[in-house]
Amino acid sequence: MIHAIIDGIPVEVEKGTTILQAAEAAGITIPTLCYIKGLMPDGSCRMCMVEIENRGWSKLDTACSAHVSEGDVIQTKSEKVIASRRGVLDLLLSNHKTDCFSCPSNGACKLQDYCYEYGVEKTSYEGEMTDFPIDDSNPFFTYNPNLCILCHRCVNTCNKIVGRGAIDTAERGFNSVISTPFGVDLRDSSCESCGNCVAACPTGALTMKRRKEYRPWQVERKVLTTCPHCATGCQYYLVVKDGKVVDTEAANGPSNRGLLCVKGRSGSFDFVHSPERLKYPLIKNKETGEFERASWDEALDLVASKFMEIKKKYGPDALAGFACSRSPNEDIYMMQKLVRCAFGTNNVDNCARVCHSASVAGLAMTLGSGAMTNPIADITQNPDVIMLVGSNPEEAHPVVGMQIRQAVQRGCKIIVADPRDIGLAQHADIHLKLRPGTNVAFANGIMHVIIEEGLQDMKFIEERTEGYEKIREIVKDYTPEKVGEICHIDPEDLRKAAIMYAKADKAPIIYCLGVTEHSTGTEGVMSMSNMALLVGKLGREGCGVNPLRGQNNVQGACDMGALPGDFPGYQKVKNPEVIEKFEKAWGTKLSTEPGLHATDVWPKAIQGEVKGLYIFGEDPIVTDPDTSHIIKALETLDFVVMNELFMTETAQYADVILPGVSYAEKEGTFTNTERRVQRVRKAVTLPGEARLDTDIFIDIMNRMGYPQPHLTSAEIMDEIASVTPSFGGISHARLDAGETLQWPCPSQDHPGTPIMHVGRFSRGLGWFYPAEYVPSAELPDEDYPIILMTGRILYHYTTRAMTGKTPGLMEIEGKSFIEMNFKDADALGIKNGDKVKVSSRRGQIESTARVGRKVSQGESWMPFHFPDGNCNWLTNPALDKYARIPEYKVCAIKIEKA
Ligand SMILES: Nc1nc2c(c(=O)[nH]1)N[C@H]1C(S)=C(S)[C@@H](COP(=O)(O)OP(=O)(O)OC[C@H]3O[C@@H](n4cnc5c(=O)[nH]c(N)nc54)[C@H](O)[C@@H]3O)O[C@H]1N2
Ligand SMILES: Nc1nc2c(c(=O)[nH]1)N[C@H]1C(S)=C(S)[C@@H](COP(=O)(O)OP(=O)(O)OC[C@H]3O[C@@H](n4cnc5c(=O)[nH]c(N)nc54)[C@H](O)[C@@H]3O)O[C@H]1N2
Ligand code: SF4
Ligand code: SF4
Ligand code: SF4
Ligand SMILES: [Mo]
Repeated sequence: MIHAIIDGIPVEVEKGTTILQAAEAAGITIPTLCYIKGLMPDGSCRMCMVEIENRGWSKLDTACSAHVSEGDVIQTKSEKVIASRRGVLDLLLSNHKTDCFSCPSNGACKLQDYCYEYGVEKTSYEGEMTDFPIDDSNPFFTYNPNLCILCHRCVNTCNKIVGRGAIDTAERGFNSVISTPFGVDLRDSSCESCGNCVAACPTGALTMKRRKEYRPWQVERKVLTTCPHCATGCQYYLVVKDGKVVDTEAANGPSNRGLLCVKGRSGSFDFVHSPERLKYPLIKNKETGEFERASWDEALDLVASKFMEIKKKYGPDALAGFACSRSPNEDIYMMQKLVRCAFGTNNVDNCARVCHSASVAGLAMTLGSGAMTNPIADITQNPDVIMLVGSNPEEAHPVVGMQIRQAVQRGCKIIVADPRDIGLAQHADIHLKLRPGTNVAFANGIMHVIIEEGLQDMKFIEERTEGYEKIREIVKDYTPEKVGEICHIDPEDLRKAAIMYAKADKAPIIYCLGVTEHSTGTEGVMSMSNMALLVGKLGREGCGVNPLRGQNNVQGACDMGALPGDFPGYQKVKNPEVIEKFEKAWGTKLSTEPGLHATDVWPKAIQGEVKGLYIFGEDPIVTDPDTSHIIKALETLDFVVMNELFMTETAQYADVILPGVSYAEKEGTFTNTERRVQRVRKAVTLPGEARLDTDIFIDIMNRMGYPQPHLTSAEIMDEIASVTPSFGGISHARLDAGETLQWPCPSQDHPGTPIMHVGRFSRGLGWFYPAEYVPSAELPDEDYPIILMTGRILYHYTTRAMTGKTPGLMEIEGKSFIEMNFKDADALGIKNGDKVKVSSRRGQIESTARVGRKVSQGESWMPFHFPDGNCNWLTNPALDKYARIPEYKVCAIKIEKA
């Protein structure tokens, strides 16, 4: 330890501590402009100068970079220091306009604050200021070089924290500016509009355009909440002015560490106040086919009586309900309770069915729990090797992607197994550009090499697993050469990848829908756990098998029992003790038959076995495979009810639409991908006559004869805790007190569980599933010669119900497209940007060709966000045998010039 005196206060710090850190620990604030916590000091602004009295002569030094030495006597506010800071500010103003009144950062500018504090009103330097052109090309923010003090915070943020490297300093001495490489406009650069640089800028040089709409002193409140898009679970404040959300501000949450992506920062509140929001109940007039405004009593009476009628006439199993993974745990719990207690069936499911149901089923079989094994921090902070399979986190979980880019900058190696040149493939040490649908062969090949090289962990295998002998026999056949042929990859790359993964100490597998959305999705998932079991990379830090869950609360939707075979907390419908427990807790007889999977409800509806459907916040016409069969099913159903925010494509087929409320208008919790339960808080009031989704469910339950008292969100969480052992210790009160809890959290004094399967798997022993490679259900042939994969892009979220309401996002990406290989395009006479006709055995659409090398020859890729040419008219509804997940990632198509 080292001892020093700062402003007369004695401090004791570890060797290597900077003066800035030591002062902070002693409660002394030193002004800074360029400093970013956690990064190497830039030292460019010189605002943090302090005086060190004892070093032979009285010396000024920058507190951000100078280390404390034994016996230092430091002054942070001496006359000399103050004079130096005044000098710094004077110099900064020499090239900075001071028309603060017209600046959007007025009142939120560090330079302005410091000038006021140090009494610097104008510069003493003479001469003309250069007038630089303003870059206004980005839809969300502006760069005004005339207000730039060249502190580099933006550049350091973009390069070292966001890991994007979209901007740099164009050094031209006094004329230096922040610029994109080659000086192109921000709009045309590699900038992904995340705005983290803007948040870092201490002046008005980088400002969000929406800051013109409000002044800091007009803000009524800032409400800490959780992003409603992906399952990263970023924390931020909703900034409220005049009862409206006008902005967001990143918070330092456990998974986002102060970062946000473009959707969280700029795409998470326009939809809340959209004029397109549904504001009152609607009932379809059977004669005209038009929706008519109804009172809540009319609508709820109709819903309850129609569902009762179907239940009486055809039995409870003729009813089904889908829960909304975008909504809080408390809402989802009530929805599944409605289906089980008032409908009397287990026909309840959520969008995990079309997403990660293969993870839920597969990992439950092999490890005993279908959730991500390790926390985000753990798999991004200091792993040695990341094995990334069928996951595109830079676009789908961008704040995780940013942290992976940081890890790669710090020297972490990365293996990417993905059929496309995704962004991270460019940083990859090995990119296995495998043929879609061949994950099982790839994993078996990896295991073949590991065993051949003797790199398996025999101690772990013997102590903690079963089924090793069988998998060893199976993978004998999967030589790198054979796998190379199946997967269209170089056998040498496969060998290198296997050895790199096996030899690394900390090596998480991170995977996503490239693994699950196949007719062999569950086997793909179990192949991921096979690889980890073989090398003992489970149950410890920096390892594990990590499915990045999709929707903000899809982990929660599964946890809350919106699954046909599971009550809350994965307590099995098939277990008589569980039934007895819930019958007692809920005071009613319950069905003992596992219900229908969501993807099986559609064919059953067409066959007439399911008659009534309650859809809470899903849009299956847009998102389920083979759109025509979904439309047919919706048309065949007797009665369809929806809770929705918007008049979606599916809503138009409903008989009754009940206006629900968005995450910004209610209390609750979301559970992110790392099993972390986080609060959602009400920032603004409900629109029109909209009612809380939980109140709607409760009213219907009562009207259907199941007595359910009205409860607040916090009270519902208490009920969840009382029936769900893994949530036993979770309450709003604990979360509001600042704790962050990852389930399992069985009791009030339990701190939660960051890493699963430590010492013992949830199922006891880890099981090697004997997986053989089976080709996809529909392979290319003469008529349909090209494989189509589908997925998502950074700027939009699923159906765009929410992100489509943000004009800036629509400006950046607003239209359907199809990625093609240049050789296929050449052969078909198609050029980049051409309109094309795309067809499969199930439908035909038009789109625009994006020609290049991103996908391999014979393969193509489309997003499913855009209504002009939605790929789900083409996709194959073939289902996986365990999880009933559809094969979105492989179908056969034909592309023609339109
Ligand atoms: N911007 C944005 N983010 C989102 C969403 C969104 O709509 N927009 N949706 C959220 C949801 S619901 C989810 S579930 C997640 C999904 O997140 P991801 O699964 O990461 O996203 P996808 O684009 O569906 O697919 C991931 C990758 O799988 C690859 N792939 C396709 N076929 C195969 C294959 O056979 N094998 C392998 N190894 N790879 C393959 C694709 O090339 C793609 O890069 O994203 C969430 N985040
Ligand atoms: N081709 C292809 N298709 C796919 C995929 C793919 O990779 N390829 N991915 C699939 C995946 S992974 C998923 S998860 C699905 C997603 O499919 P969906 O779940 O159908 O898509 P979302 O857009 O998330 O639908 C959510 C709806 O809920 C509403 N909503 C949001 N919050 C609330 C609330 O609090 N209350 C109420 N009442 N309503 C609310 C929104 O307005 C929106 O219309 O799409 C699947 N479809
Ligand atoms: S918005 Fe994001 S990607 Fe663009 S320059 Fe700023 S930090 Fe970099
Ligand atoms: S734009 Fe802002 S953060 Fe970037 S160098 Fe200029 S003043 Fe600093
Ligand atoms: S990474 Fe996901 S949770 Fe975070 S801000 Fe972006 S969309 Fe929201
Ligand atoms: Mo998803």
